[in-house]
Amino acid sequence: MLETKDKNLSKLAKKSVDPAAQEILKHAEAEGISTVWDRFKAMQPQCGFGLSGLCCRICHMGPCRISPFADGPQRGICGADADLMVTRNLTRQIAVGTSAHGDHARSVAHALILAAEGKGGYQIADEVKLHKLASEWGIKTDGRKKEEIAKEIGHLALEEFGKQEGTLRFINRVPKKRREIWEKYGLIPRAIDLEVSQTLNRTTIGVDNDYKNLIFAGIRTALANGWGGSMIATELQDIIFGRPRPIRSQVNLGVLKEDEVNVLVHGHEPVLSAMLVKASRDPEILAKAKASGAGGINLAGICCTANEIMMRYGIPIAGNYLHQELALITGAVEAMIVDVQCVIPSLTDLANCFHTEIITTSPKGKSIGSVYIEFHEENALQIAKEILMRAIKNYPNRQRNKVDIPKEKMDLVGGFSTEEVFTFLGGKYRATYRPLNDAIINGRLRGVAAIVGCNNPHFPQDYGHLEMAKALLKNDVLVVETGCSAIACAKYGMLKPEAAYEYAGRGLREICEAVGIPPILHLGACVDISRILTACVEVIKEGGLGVDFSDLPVAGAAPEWMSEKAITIAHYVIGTGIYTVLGGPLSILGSKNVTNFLCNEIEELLGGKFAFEPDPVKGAELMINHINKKRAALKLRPMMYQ
Ligand code: NFS
Repeated sequence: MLETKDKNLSKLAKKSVDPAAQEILKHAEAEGISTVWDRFKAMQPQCGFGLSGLCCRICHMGPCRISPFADGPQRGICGADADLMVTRNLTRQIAVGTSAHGDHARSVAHALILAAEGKGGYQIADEVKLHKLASEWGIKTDGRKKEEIAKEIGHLALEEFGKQEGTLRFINRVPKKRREIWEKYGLIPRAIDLEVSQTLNRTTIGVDNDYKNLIFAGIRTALANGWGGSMIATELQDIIFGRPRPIRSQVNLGVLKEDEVNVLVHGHEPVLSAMLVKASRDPEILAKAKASGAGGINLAGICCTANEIMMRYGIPIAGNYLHQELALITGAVEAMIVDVQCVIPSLTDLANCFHTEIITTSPKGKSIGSVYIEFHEENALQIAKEILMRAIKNYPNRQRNKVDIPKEKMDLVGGFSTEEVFTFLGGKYRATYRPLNDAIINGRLRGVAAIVGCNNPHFPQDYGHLEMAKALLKNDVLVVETGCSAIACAKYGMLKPEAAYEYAGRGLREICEAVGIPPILHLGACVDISRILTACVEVIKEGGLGVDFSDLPVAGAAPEWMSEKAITIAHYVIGTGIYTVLGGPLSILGSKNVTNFLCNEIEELLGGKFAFEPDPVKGAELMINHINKKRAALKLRPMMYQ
C-alpha cells in the first residue's frame, strides 16, 4: 500500500483533503452511491505480482509470474527473467502514453489544416507563432498568406507521425550537448508512430531480450512524445487558439451554478472544448437557455481539457481527475461532454442516478449508456451548438431535491507560457530570460521545480501536490505546474499572486511581489509539459547556468501519478536529463537490476534518474538536495536569505 503515513489526516481526508470533495463523499455515502474510493477499497489487497511488474501476459504459453521472494533466479516459460519481464511491461506502457499524446497532436494538425481552409470554425489566432514555427521548419513565408503557411505547417506536422526517414523536427531545439548524448545512446527519436510501433514489436515474445537495450528504446519512444507529439500539440494549439496569456479564473465544484444550465467538458482535446466555448457564447444559444428557465449557460471543465480552455478563455475549472465523479454527484450537471483520455468508465452508471447525460463525441472513446454525438472538426461549431442545445433541453429535468453544490471555489491566475512565463520577470518591454537566470545565479531563487500529473486513490486527493509545493516554495524554489497538479494547488489558493506572502521564502516572495505573479505558475495541460522543456532551452540559451538540462538547478515530480501518459512523461523528462521524483513507484520493483538502473546507474549516462518517494515533503527534500547539488557544481552564490 502506498497510502500516506500522515496519521493526522481524518478518515475522509485520507480520501481527499479537498473540503468540497469531502462534502460530496459524505453525500454519496448517505445515498449509497459508490465512487472510485469505494472500488479502490474493495480491490484491496492489490496483486503484488502486478504492482512489482512480475506478471507477464505477453504470449499464450503464459500467463507467467515470478515471485520476488523466490530462492534463486526464476524465469517465465519463455525464459524471461524478472529484469526482462518488468521492462517489457514498462516499455509497453511508455508506448501507450506516446500514442495518446500523438493522437491528440494529430487531431490538432488536422484542425490547423481546416483553419487554413476556413472550415470548422477554427482560426489562425497567433500569427507571430505561426511565422516563428514556419521559419524554424524552413517554410517560405515571403509573400505568402497565413493560410498557405498554416496549411504547410499542418501537413509537415502530420508527416512527423509516419515519415520513414529522418528524425523529428523539434530535435533542432535541443542544445548541442544533449543531442550528442542522445546520439551516443541511439536516443534521437524518428517518427512518432514509428517509435510506438517499433517498441511494441520489440516487446513481443522473443525480440528484444536485453533489458537495457529495451529501456533505451522506451526512452526514445518517450522522447518522441515530449519533443514530438506533446510539442506539436502545444505549438499548433497556440497557433489555432492563441498563445495563453495571464488570465484570471476560478476553480472547484463551487463554480457550478444553481440557476444555470451546467455543462461540463471533460477529456483532453481543445479542438472540441474550444468550440464549446465559442458555442456557449452564441446569443442564439444563450436565448434558448433563458427560454428554458435557466439564467444562462455555465460551461466549466474537468481534467486537462479544463486547463486548455481556462488558459485561453478563463473558463472555470470544476475539478481535477478525482473530481469527475464528484461533479456528477452534485446532481446539478445537465451534460458532461467527453472526448478522450482520463474519462473513467464509471461515469455513465453514475449519471443514471441523476438527470445528467454523458455525451461521448469520439469514435475512439465510446461508453455504453452514453449519448453519442460524433464530433467532426469539419463541422465543429455546428456540432458544439447541437450538443449545447441538448443540455439546455435537459435543464427542466434537474431534480432539485438531489442537488448539492459545495460552496468551495477559489480564484486563480493561470495562462503562462514559455514565451510569457519568465519573460514576465523582465517586464513587458524586456522579453528575456535574463532576470530569471540572474535570480538563480544570485541566490534569490534556489531553482525551479515542475510538479505535474494526476490524482490517484493510493494517495489522499491533492495532498501530495500541496505538501510538495509548500515545501518547495518555502525554500525559494519557483514551482511550475500543469495538469491535475495545477488544478490541485489552485483549489487551495496557491495560484493567486497573494499566495507568495503565505507560502514563499523571502527571495521568491520578493520576485513575485515585484512582478505580480503567483509563486506557482500554471503552464497548461499535460501536453504542455513541452512548455517546460522549451523554457529550459531558453534558460540554457540565456547563459550562466550550464550547457545542458542536466546542469540546471531544476527537478520534476509527479506525486500522485496514475496514468500511462505520466509514465511516458517521466521517461522523457529523465531522458532529457532532469531528476524526477515519483510518488508511487513504477511497476519495476520486482527487478532489482531495473530499479537500480532507472534510479541510479542511468544518471551517469543521461544525467536524469528517478526517485520513488510517497511522502511529498521528503520528495521535496530530495528535489531541493538535487537542486543544491547542481548549484554547487555550477559554483553559484550561496542563497541570499538562508
Ligand atoms: Ni495528465 Fe493524469 Fe489526466 Fe491530465 Fe489529469 S489525470 S497524466 S494531468 S487529466 S492527462
